[in-house]
Amino acid sequence: MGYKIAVLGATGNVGQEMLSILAERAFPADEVVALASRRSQGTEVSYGDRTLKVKTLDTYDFKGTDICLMATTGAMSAEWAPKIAAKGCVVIDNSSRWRMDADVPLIVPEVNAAAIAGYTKKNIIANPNCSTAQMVVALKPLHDAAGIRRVVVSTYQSVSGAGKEAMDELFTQTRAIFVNDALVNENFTKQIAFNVIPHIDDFMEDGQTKEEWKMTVETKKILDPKIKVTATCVRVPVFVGHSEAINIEFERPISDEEAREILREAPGCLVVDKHEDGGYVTPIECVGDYATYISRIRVDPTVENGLNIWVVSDNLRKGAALNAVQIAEILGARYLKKAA
Ligand code: 11C
Repeated sequence: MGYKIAVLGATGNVGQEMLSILAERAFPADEVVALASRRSQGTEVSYGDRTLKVKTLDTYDFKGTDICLMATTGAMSAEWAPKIAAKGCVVIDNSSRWRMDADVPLIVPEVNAAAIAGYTKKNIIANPNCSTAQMVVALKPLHDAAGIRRVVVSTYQSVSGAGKEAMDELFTQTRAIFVNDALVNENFTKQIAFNVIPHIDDFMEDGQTKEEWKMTVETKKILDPKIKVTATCVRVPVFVGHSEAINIEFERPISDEEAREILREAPGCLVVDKHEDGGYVTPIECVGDYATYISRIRVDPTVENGLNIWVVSDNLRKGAALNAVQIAEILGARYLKKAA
């Protein structure tokens, strides 16, 4: 017998990727249910070769559903995750609502899969922010090898992280510039086409943004509370794929060649690092892939034991939907043990 799994937020960017990845990886499901708010009633979504009619969240009974992958806002998750969990359905939540809750494990399977065991406290497991997920996949093997002391990261984040309407805005603004139309600016604080914006999520009292804060606190929770992280998060006019320039200071010496060898063997990582024109990965090349790509591995001679790396991944996949499905796979295989 397989699982009954629901995808809540099935019509959004991440929800649709969740359905694709469940089908691609042949998740052992007897039944897959696509759920969304009343607004999406009657919509159809793809699950592999099949088409699913979206059901309405308010009238769906979660009793008998084993796992719910949630791709909604934090406010929706605050209201619904506990109700769903109370029905005996394990929630794997992609919003920021539960990530820092001490009773909710925050999981990137390549880094801290064993922590999934803590799901029983609330029946909720949190998926990290996309920019954190790809960073910790790359940092974990390096931390094991040489002990990371401090990370300085600058992100180049695609508009898909802000949702479908944000993707449409990049498209319509780009078009408007070419045909000399008026620019409409609704999803970003400034023009995004042919521009970069150093602002993602809300501002906090100390001047950093919530996106930057999330990269710090989530890395500590997933990887090691001792690691210091400072981030600058920037939106760029790219549709899919987040990129990160990461400067790392280690406790112990590590050469660029050692780092390259370690990362070549590390789970989830794919090294593309040739010192020649085009010998590195850009976001457009990672769309639809599972890997976290690592390029431009080089020593930073301005600090003791310093390295620079360039990390690129599909933010809708490793940054969200793939990570959630990987968690569901482990949850099923090690804890729920239902599928044959
Ligand atoms: C972005 N990283 O690119 C954000 C999207 O906390 O899950 C995901 C926000 C989150 O805009």
